[in-house]
Parts: sequence; C-alpha cells; structure tokens
Amino acid sequence: MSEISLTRYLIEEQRNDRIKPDLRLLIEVVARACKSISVAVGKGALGGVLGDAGTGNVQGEAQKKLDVLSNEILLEANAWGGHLAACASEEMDHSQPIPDMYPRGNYLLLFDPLDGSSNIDVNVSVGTIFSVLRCPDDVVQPEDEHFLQPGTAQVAAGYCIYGPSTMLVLTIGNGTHAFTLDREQGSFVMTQPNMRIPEETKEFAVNMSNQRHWEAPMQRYVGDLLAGKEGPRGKDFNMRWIASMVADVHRILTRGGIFIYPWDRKDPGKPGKLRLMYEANPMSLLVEQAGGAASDGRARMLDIAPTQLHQRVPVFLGSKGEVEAAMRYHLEHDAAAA
Ligand code: AHM
Ligand code: MG
Repeated sequence: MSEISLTRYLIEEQRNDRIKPDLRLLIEVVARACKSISVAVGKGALGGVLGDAGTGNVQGEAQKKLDVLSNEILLEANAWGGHLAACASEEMDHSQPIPDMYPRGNYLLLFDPLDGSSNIDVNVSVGTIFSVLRCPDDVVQPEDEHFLQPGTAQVAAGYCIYGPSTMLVLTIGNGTHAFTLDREQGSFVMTQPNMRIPEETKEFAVNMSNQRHWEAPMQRYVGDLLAGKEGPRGKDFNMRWIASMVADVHRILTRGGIFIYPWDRKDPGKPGKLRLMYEANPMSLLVEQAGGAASDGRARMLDIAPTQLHQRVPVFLGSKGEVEAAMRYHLEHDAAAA
C-alpha cells in the first residue's frame, strides 16, 4: 500500500465523519508550524538561536531564544486561517484572541511551544505539545476562563518531537498515531499507526534528585521499585530520565514505562512542576488513546476541572498496570491517614 501522509490520514478521517474540516485545517497548520520549528531547532548553533532570550515567562522561568521563536512561529501560523478563536501558551501570561483583522473560528489552541528547552543547548531532544478545545458556542471574545475545560473535552492533542528524526504524534480521539517527517518531501508520513503501550512495565522515569522532598506514598512506591526482585514488587526495574517530557513520553508510547513528576516539598505552594492544560492533558489523552493510563496520583488526569490557565499538577502516566499501582500507594496512604 502507498504511504499515508498526515494530509491523507486527516482527509480520510473527515470522510468518516471523525473530524470537522476546520479542525483538520487547524492540525495541518500546527504541523506546518512544527516543521518550521524543526528547521530552527535543527540548525542549532549555526542558526544563532541557542542560548537565553534574556526574558522570563509568567511561570518565572528564563526563556530560551528558541522558546520565544517557537511561540511566534505557532502564533503567526495560526492567526489567519479562520479556524481558531484564541491561543494560549506556556510562554504567554494570558490567552490571545485571534486578531480582529482575521475571521475567528470555533477552536481554542493551547501549546507548550518548546518543551524541555533547557536541553536545547546540549543537543538533546525537545518538542512542541498542543491541545485543542472547542470554544464555547456563545463566546465572541474568548478569555482565559473559556480554556478552563477538563482534558476529556479535548478534540485533538499531540506533540512533535525534534529528535534524530522529527515526528508528530497525534490523536483526534480515534487512537494515537505517529508520523515521521520526510525531510526531502517535506511531509509527515504515518509510521506507527495505532500505538499501544504495553500494560505492564519494568521501566520508570522520575527525577530522583527530588526524592527527599516527596510525600510518604511516593517515597514508598519508588522505594519498592528500587528494591527490585527482592522487594514486594518481585521484579527489577530500570530507570530513564531525559528531562524532556516529550522524549520521555515518546519512549513510553513506543515501549512502555511510567513517567512521574510528583508533587514535592521543594516549593510547597506549587502542586507539581508540569502544567495541566498544555502538558499533562494532551499527553494524558495520547497515552489513554494508546491503551495507557494517566493520573495525578489519585484521580484520572482528564477528569480534573481546571481553575487556572497555567495550573500545575502532579503527573503519573504510561503503562496502565503501573499507573494503577502508583495510585494504590497514594490512595492506601490517604485511607490510612483518614
Ligand atoms: P519546560 O516546559 O520549562 O521545558 O519544563 C518542563 C520539563 C519537562 O520536559 C521535563 O519532564 C521536566 O521539565 C524536567 O524537569 P527537571 O529539570 O526537574 O528534571
Ligand atoms: Mg513545558
């Protein structure tokens, strides 16, 4: 059979009534923006784009030049197509309605333009994460509050990983599919249809340097993983931590595992490091659509009712059996404490 490009996949899904034409266009535009980001990332030092931008974002993080550039590429690409009502980004304090000079569409787009950007200067994989919601029907001028919908309301989610190859991993609620960028042709080609995460795993991903700041059930859970064959879990576990969520999640979608960024006491005011709306939710939808599970350690991620655009959340996602095991440690701890 001939290759299935992203365009062909989306057109066929539209014919099967699984995607509306304007959502299809939106995804094509995001994919095109990701190709531009991939070019910029790929040039590295030759493009003069490495290093700090000298600015900070609303989360108090130093911005890299590539964070700012990627944000601009996504905003610019999505401004004029008529498919979007507003955008929100990790790099912008508030959401931004589509400029008045362009027609406004029915969707809201959220993105982390360049996740893991602290890895950029050391040439490790980074990525763009995105989530698409419907703009509520009666809203003419979308504001931050209109983005505050649970992850179950996402109509599409995905990421683009800029690694040895550039790949787009996408779900429109009908499985999770991976497309590899054919750099000569300039098009994304389906290379892993219907990704499936093995239910059980022997691999976990967590930043162990935070261990002393974790809460008791998290300490006990990871302690049991480290105890290996001789411990209560009865098997040896391997550990990987790329410190680039897109790369860690890509590994998990490919061969299983559990990714964890728990709450910790380092900064007790923050309920975790990662952001719900444009990191945890899109990744959780991709993982669930591939047969995995995603939670905040206690409840299903996609059911969380958001209260803030840049809200943080603890993240446990990946192989279903392992995510459920981690949740058991937390829920048993809570029950005993009660
Ligand atoms: P960013 O959005 O500012 O790049 O931060 C998110 C990144 C994730 O990609 C990664 O999982 C995590 O931060 C790494 O954190 P740490 O530096 O604590 O290992
Ligand atoms: Mg990020």
